[in-house]
Amino acid sequence: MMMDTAEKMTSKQRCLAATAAEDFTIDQDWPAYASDEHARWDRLFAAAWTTLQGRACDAFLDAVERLQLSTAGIPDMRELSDRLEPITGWRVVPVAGLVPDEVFFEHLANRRFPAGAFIRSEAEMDYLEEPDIFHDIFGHVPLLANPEYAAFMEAYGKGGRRAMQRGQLGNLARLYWYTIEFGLVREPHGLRLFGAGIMSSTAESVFALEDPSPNRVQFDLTRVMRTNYIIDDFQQTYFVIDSFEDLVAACTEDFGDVYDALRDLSDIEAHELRDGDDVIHSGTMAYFRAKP
Ligand code: HBI
Ligand code: FE
Repeated sequence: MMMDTAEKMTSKQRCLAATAAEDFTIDQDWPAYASDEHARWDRLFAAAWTTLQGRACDAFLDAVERLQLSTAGIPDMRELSDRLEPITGWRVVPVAGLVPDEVFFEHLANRRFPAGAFIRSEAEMDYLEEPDIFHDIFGHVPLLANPEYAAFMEAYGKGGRRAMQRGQLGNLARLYWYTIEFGLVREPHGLRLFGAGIMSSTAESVFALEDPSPNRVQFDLTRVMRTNYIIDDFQQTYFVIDSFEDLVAACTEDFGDVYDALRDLSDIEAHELRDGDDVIHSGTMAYFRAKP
């Protein structure tokens, strides 16, 4: 009786019912994923993998293979961590969903990436509000095998505490948004994707690189920290870094001075271009204008 009920629960329901530790981690309970949930991962992976050839940055594509992410079902986070840890010291830990900011930062500062353990439902294949295991593992984890990216994520966790103390978490969250989630990087053959929010959406993978609608602007720390973003649609502006060393440089800069300066600077709207921007593509905004 009990077993029957347990077997019929979705991974989302199991996450919600799980008892979390003090650091909000739960048991991934890998054997409990249903076969249709593994099949859903496989479909998401296959579609993304095809779309990302020639679009994702080389470091991402290489790391997917090195970490053995594939269409062999939902990964076991412990096994994945055992492959990742020897490379950069990072591990992936299961959580039920979004965790409080300070908990999130504490994990990152210690090279642990908290990943949602549930997989999206069929109704949410193209868009979901909370990060699921496909977004968190496929989108975020491969680049944690890159030493510069790995260092940036740790620094972001450490910087998070300081930003909270200063009441400027909003500024730091924009840096995360426009790099870790929606960043582009310049490679010898053209612009490529590295943001996890883009990687886990096949539609945005094409839009971010090829659509004339959004702006594409060279990354600048202060500019990014001033810029609002939209959370429920494609981005209106994408920022482009030259390399992951750019990110490391951005986080070793004295954020204190940047934060002080930001207090006197107005916010920039998501679609806006400003004098001084190093504009790579001035967006037509056609996609956003056509919205009802
Ligand atoms: N929790 N699981 C999870 N994943 C996130 O990406 C996340 C979070 N909590 C807070 C958070 N992100 C952001 O609000 C901070 O980066 C600012
Ligand atoms: Fe994310």
